[in-house]
Amino acid sequence: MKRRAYGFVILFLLLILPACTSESAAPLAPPVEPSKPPSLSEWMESSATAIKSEKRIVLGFSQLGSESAWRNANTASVQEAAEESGITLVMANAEQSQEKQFEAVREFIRQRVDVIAIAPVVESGWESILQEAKEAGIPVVILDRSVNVEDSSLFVTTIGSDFKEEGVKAGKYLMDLMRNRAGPIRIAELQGTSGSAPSIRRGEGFRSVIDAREDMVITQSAPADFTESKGKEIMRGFLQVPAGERPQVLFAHNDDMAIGAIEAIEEAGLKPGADIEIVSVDGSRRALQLLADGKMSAVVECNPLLGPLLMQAAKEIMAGRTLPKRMVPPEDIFTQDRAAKEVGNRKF
Ligand code: GYE
Repeated sequence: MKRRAYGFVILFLLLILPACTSESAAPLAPPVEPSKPPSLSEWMESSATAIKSEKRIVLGFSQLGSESAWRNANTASVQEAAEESGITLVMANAEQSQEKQFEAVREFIRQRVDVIAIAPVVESGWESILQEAKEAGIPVVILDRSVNVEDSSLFVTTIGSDFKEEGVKAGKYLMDLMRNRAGPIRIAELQGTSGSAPSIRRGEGFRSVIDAREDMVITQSAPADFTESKGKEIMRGFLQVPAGERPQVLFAHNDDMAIGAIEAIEEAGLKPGADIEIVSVDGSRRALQLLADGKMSAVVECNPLLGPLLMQAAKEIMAGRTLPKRMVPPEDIFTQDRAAKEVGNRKF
């Protein structure tokens, strides 16, 4: 699976990007037949242009934090891809603080980097900092999570998953799993970071599907910040109810929270995957192992390996090409059988 997923990214780059960008490429000037050797000043001008175009691209990247296996894989993917593409990466970890992301962007502007990439911790509040980058003439790529701004000229493109679709996939899987089970079915939900695009959209997508069954109800829901420790703590709280009110299903917005919740469920003497069906999002190696062991029911894939797409985008931008406004990697869902086959190849 690892190779195949990587292959898809490369294929995506090779097939989609050139096709999407060639339209707006500047028309080539007609070839000039050199009838006489260039003058010294002509020669100096053309070699200066050549040197300039070979200058290494400097990319400033504001990463939002290191809360999960997904995030660490995303950071590593960006670092590796920068190295492979000969792009100079200046990266700052904002440790979940939007304020720190603003500071990082301002620092990138001061350093006059060529391109700025931001993985935004939350969806709102980005207008003025993006405006600052725009006024400085530095193009911005939004990576992974999206921003909610009215003026879409404030960024060049968004590279990242369709989070709503991920929630829809989780909901559909559950509807199918429960099709012969009588209600009421109580669902507990561990949300990610409040106000973050993946948490908002996964929640929306999930609800849009399960709402079709009136006897499937989200009885408990709270943010657990996408971390394992918070997932465990909140799940412990969810289990402090009489047995007849306990959830039969857990929808966790990421694997790390599901893993923490599994510990809490086992500590309470219950069987994850049997007493409580568990569906989460990401597809980390640890989660796929738990899925293969029967402790989870399904994991919706979310691809963190966005580094190659980001580097390609930076190069295209510097070459003056227009990019599609949104780039979404292809994703799937892991069931127990599939997880058992693919866990060994997992990249993160
Ligand atoms: O699902 C979660 C991480 O933004 C898609 O953030 C990302 C999410 C991912 O912390 O594990």
